[in-house]
Amino acid sequence: IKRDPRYAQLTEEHVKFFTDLLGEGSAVIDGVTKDATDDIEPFNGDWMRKYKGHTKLVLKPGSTEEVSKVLKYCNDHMLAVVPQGGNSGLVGGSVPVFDEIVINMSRMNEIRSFDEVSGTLVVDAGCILEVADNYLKEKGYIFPLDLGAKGSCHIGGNVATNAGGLRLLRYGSLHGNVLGIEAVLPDGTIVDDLSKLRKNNTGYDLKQLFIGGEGTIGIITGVSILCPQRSNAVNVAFLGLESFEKVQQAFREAKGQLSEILSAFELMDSYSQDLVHRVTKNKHPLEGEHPFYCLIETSGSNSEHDNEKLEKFLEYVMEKGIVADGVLAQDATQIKSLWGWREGIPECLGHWGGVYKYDLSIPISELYSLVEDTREKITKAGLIGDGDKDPVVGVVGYGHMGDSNLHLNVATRTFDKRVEKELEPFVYEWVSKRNGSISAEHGLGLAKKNYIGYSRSETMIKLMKQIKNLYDPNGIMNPYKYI
Ligand code: FAD
Ligand code: 2HG
Ligand code: ZN
Repeated sequence: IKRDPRYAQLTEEHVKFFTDLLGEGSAVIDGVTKDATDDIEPFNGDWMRKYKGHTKLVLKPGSTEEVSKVLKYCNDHMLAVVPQGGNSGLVGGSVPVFDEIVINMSRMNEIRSFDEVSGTLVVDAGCILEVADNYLKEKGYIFPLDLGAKGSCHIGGNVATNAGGLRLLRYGSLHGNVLGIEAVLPDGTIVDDLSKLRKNNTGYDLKQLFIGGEGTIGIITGVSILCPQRSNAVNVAFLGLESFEKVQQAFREAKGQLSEILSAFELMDSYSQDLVHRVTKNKHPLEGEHPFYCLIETSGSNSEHDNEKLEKFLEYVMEKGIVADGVLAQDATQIKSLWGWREGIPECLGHWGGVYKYDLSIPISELYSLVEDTREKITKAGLIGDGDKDPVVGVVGYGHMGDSNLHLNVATRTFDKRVEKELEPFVYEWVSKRNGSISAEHGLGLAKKNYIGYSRSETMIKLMKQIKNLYDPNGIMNPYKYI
């Protein structure tokens, strides 16, 4: 892709406007004026080290009004922008492609209010997920979303990507939990839809467009969200299984026997566990190797009762030969360490170099076949091995089994066009043939912009473009990405 000449080049005059408006410490400038400030590179690169932009200006507004003034100026002067939260996104959506101005939300990080009776939390978009969850913990509540990047991702970023995470199975998607949104449109209009109502059937639910909108129609500045009661009894079981058929049986049993206390059902294959082990050197919780592992979490109100249920479940599935081996966490430290074998996968896979990531919804019976087919394809192409010349270290599958969401990851020593050619469009075609989705939770961003047609019809893409044009007629919001 080429830089779109419709967008203006940044000048000293623009920079002066912004720094006068936002004040000291709220801009990172590089190469436009003489006074280059901090290191701008962290804002130009993504978490995977796969995408790299060339912004010369990062703005950190401190209020909704400031976001409004910044966007209005950008819109009037045809300056393209990229909204940026914790920059933990996995599809290249949060970094510029060329010289777009980064609008980083980290200074808007306050908790605005919390209602202890209803569980309604209102936060600034730049509030870090873990900070909000720790705050809620003290009140006996839990944030309805949890994911491995919780220490750095923003709630605004979570909403903008409609992140799914580890407990969607229990608490549902942000499309249901988010009660209200405050956002700024490119022309500076503040959309105050920060409702705290659970029910509100008065016309189109416009906030839904911002949820998963990936920063293409406006900037989210505030979020109101319904938080569930925190369960005081949390238990975790870690299972080893001999086939994907048995994983499915175990899932059915877990739903049946653990029903209302089931809060996560995660899948990991042996390849993913092997690579985690090679990085952490930690001792795996189960002896011997099993092709599949599952992590089951329960959250309920009665520790004894929940323990008994989980123990009975484990006894049953082992007796029936569904599960080959299993352990139950004995305390909070063990719970954390068992979760580490699942949550730690993305970080460990990055150890060798680049990872090709695919985040897919697939009908559950065929969920793992994609990993096998992909491994076979990469093997046939002679691209996998232990030698320095073999680009691929491993083809692994893991993910949110409870939501039919597979993460297919191909860990490489370095991003390599030969590997990419084997994977794309193969993976997308494979998924499309089975009426799956090419993005279950990470979004499209830059990574999948050319592939939206594998999951959406022409009619739907046309409607999306019309909405984009309505909200952002000048096209300044996160250009070159999926829309
Ligand atoms: P960023 O990465 O900064 O931005 C993501 C997108 O949102 C960009 O397009 C950006 O322009 C836009 N955006 C950000 N803030 C705003 C705003 N205020 N207004 C408008 N647009 C905005 N995702 C899952 O769904 N489930 C997981 O389990 C999961 N686990 C992860 C584990 C790890 C270790 C990592 C690194 C990532 C994981 N992710 C997961 C990816 C996930 O998308 C992000 O972690 C998170 O939701 C993005 O939040 P962020 O603040 O980092 O947003
Ligand atoms: C997870 O579930 C995240 O761990 C990241 O969604 C998945 O890195 C990935 O592909
Ligand atoms: Zn995930």
